[in-house]
Amino acid sequence: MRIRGAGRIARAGASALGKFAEGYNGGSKEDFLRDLDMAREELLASRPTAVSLWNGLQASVRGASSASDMEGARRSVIDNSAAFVEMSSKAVETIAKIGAKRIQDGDVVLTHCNSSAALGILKEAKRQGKKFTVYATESRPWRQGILTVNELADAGIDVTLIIDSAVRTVMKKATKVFVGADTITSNGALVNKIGTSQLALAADEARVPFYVCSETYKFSPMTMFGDMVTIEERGCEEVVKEGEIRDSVKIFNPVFDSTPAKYIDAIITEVGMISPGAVYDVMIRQLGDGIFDLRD
Ligand code: RI2
Repeated sequence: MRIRGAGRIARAGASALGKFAEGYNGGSKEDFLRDLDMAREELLASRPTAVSLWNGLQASVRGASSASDMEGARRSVIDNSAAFVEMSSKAVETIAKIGAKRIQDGDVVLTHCNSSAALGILKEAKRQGKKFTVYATESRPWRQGILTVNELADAGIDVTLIIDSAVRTVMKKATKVFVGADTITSNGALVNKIGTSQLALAADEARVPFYVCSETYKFSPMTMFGDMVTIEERGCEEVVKEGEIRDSVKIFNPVFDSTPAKYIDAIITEVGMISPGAVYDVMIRQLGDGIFDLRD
């Protein structure tokens, strides 16, 4: 949890594999590929929900097995990981430019948790001189909303912190919702920080447009093949302090939830603003480009 945000997690994972390859001084290509796979598995186990990590690692190891020798395989991982990090950072910038066009003077934006893709849009809109205000949820239990409000305040944006249960009340004032994504499935559903789906329901009820800000490497190719997204559950110490509740009380702490495609007005990606129904086609194109490679 020291690295937060699905995009940052993916970049950190890809960079870690790049550093692993840089520092590797083992023997044969086979040794390297075996150790690389172990490193990849260990990184993957750190956060099970965000597919961005899987895609970042996959992009880094792609093609390494077909290199002619250990040096070639090592070089390929170093280059691929650097290319992924660059592509990922550029994607966030492109999303900011596309999404900022959706912000108009007078908008009251509601956001949840801490998404660099969503905040990039708000900061770009501010840079362009647009006048709008933001409400940001606290996002229990980790309270990533504190990061969000400070980041927006530092950018000179008028921002108000609310507790998570104030979402439906505040939705009456909101004109748009912008949230990030940890994973998007082939049928256009959004997996994001717990509480996102209740934001979507409240937005639907109040007829407020609900925008998801997501790089395409948050699209999960595995869901195309029927796999379910694993929802990470975290420890009870994140929810209560020791001794605060009776020993017999259980704690359930899922940290992500799923929002069906029907509640999403558009997904703002680096390849454009798309409908949730277009996710499958974009994924097929990425697979064709070899960005998502299930074979390696
Ligand atoms: P960016 C965060 O969760 C939030 O759920 C956020 O919406 C999502 O990642 C995307 O963040 P976590 O992965 O990639 O930190 O837009 O648990 O920064």
